[in-house]
Amino acid sequence: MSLQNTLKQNINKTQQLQPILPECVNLSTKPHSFCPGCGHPIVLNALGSVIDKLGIKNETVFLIDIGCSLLAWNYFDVDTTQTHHGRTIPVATGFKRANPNSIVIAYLGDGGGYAIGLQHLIHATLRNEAITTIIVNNLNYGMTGGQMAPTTISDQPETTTAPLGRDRKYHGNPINGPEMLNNLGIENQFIARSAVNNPIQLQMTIQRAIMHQIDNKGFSFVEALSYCPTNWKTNAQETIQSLEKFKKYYPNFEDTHKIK
Ligand SMILES: Cc1ncc(C[n+]2csc(CCOP(=O)(O)OP(=O)(O)O)c2C)c(N)n1
Ligand code: SF4
Repeated sequence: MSLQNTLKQNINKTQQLQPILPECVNLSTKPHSFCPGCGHPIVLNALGSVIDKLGIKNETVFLIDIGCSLLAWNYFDVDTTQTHHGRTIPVATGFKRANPNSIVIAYLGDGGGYAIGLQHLIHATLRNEAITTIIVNNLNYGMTGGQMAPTTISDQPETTTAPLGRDRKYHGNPINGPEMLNNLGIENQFIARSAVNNPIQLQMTIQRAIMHQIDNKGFSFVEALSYCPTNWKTNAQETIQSLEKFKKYYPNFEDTHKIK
């Protein structure tokens, strides 16, 4: 076979290997800028599939935080705004209140949602704001190099600010976000946790959360337990095994409060 034919064949094969991405994804900005093996693109593709399926691309407003979530600023071909660290939920709240017919999605890391922005998360839950919040829980501050986050657990490998891992005596206990919000007991909310190692289930969970908003039922929340091989310092196999281990601390969770 001539070299030209071999090249043609290889190009065809590469084209066949292109992942099938949701239609609302902005292909001109791909490949994306997340690290290889990162869980963010799995969450984003699950969200994109839901946007496609529900046909809400034109109504969707996507709000991203500081942290690795900001690498999603050009991921979709939907209206997107980037906010200060931890301030995505109040910006989303303001946008939804001013534009009640829009579908507003706040997308942030566990540092943004459970540390610097925790007050906003709790108060948005208490006020039952009709937005959907997705927190990507990778158990550390990803973008800044893997510092300890509120979600870092005791038998996790070292973080840069806690080289021996979380010592509960000094650092306190890790946070279980969905369980905590659920315990606030506010009526008519959708609160869930899913994980990137089950993308179909994650997609269905995100879909139920967004349907909750579309049906004007109030606050909806999904924590997506996610991979961060760069800061976990794990190879592909170890990354998958680590997430399985972390699921013991952060199990799948779903609850919908009924109208009382
Ligand atoms: C007010 C403020 N404080 C601190 C920072 C520095 N900073 C940038 S990203 C980041 C950590 C982000 O971690 P997380 O929210 O968990 O998101 P991830 O990168 O893991 O997705 C920090 C502390 C900042 N940009 N602004
Ligand atoms: S640092 Fe972690 S969360 Fe951030 S892009 Fe890399 S793998 Fe993903």
